[in-house]
Amino acid sequence: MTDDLRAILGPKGFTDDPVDMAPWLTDWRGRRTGRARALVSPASTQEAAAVARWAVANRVPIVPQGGNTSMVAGATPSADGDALILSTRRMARIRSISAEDDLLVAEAGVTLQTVHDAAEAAGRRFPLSLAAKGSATVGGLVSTNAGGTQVLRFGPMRALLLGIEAVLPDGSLFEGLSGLRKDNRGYDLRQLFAGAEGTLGIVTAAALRLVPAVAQRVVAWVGLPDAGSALTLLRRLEAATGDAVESFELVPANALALVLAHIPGTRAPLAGEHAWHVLVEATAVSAEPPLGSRIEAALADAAADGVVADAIVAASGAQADALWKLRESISEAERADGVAAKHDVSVPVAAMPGFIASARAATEARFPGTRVIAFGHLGDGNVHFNVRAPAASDGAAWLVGQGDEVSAFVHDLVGAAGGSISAEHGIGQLKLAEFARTAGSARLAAVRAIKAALDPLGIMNPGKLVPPPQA
Ligand code: FAD
Ligand code: 2HG
Ligand code: ZN
Repeated sequence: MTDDLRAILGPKGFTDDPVDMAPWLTDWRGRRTGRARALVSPASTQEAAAVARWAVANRVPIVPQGGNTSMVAGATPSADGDALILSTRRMARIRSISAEDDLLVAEAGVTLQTVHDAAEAAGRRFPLSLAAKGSATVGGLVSTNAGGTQVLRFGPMRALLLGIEAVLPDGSLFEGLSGLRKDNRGYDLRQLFAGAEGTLGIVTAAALRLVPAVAQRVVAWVGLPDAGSALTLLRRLEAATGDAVESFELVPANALALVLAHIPGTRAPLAGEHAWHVLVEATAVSAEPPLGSRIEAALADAAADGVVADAIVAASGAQADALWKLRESISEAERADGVAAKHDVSVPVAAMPGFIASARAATEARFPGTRVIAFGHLGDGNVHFNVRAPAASDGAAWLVGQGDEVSAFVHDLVGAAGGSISAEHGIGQLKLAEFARTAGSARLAAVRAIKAALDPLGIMNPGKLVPPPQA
């Protein structure tokens, strides 16, 4: 049955060889492995649309896949082997870039690192960043409404998305790449696709907003007595620098220890031990007035008041990069160390330090032997509240046996704090049951209605994001 597809896509665009497909059947965290009928890699929007039309005609599901860095197994097919994986790797062209319009149009398979490099070469900047930038693609970033480390100042992917081109589930093409700053023609399909996780169609290209290049960049690593002091420091730094602070990343001592233990070439940034750390980045687009001296003065004042225990300000680009490496290696170090029940939660920003303390104490008391590692985007009220398996346990067995109970416990605490069980990673497969349990009937009904309206045959990424109707 797939012979027609092979003919449409040619040998570079089609494989059903199990060896070729194997790397793309398991998610980054190793939590789910599926099977697929074939792996298709269209080289153009027209080929992607042809695949969609074939899928509709043959009632075959499509699982879009970019860099396969999803934290929620969103790009991994189910075990029934029915679906096609549609990889965007061959749609990797930057179609246009305009410094005057502050606009970059990229195909879905372009990596975030390539977008950064292209924007920089044009004297501009694309300000969204995350540790998986070498692999994560434009299509994946749009489809997860990715966050990352610069949301504090620039917002998530949604805020930087000026348009999309997408193949809808019936194979028709939505062309919305004009990059208009204002367009009020009713429902905003661009924003509907942001965070749709491949359930409403295939994003084939996106128009992205660029911002001015940076003239000054200050990176500091700060040791703190507690997470509450971190928030105090953030507000002081903002007061001292206007809106220059763009990253404010919380790192607990246990996360730093994992990085130092597992990531070659890393070393402790400060001499002493501190319960909490933050990585701060502030930037300015003009060379004057100097930013470094204002940050240093604010840090010195905070130290005099006991808010800050110790701090260093990077003296070179290489030192700044080394500090960022400590922060960006946490997921990899955690993965190397063993298994965790991961939670990507948000609560109101001011409530986060209290939430971390009380939720950690409650979780570790309720599940003896576990250790909570809570790190991430404190300035956005979002931390990754990861609960590590007890050291004495078989981690994988613990996760299978207890993981769901741990997650329900943590998510109930989040709900009680008025928060979200998915701040930036989406729902995918791994959060589907918890989304269905916690979302509330109005939200679920709306999600199901949108899905049914655009994809009545259920072709696009089944088993992700949209909870099945209750039996
Ligand atoms: P994939 O993993 O391939 O797919 C993700 C979802 O998008 C799936 O549902 C897939 O079906 C869908 N999709 C992919 N391409 C398309 C397309 N063209 N059309 C329609 N649907 C599509 N995320 C954050 O938000 N913030 C972080 O700080 C962050 N840090 C990370 C650090 C590490 C080390 C890793 C491994 C992941 C991190 N992530 C983070 C998660 C991940 O990188 C993002 O979700 C990213 O946006 C996924 O991009 P991708 O190309 O790998 O998408
Ligand atoms: C990050 O902020 C990512 O580093 C990954 O969102 C979080 O691994 C995680 O739990
Ligand atoms: Zn994150």
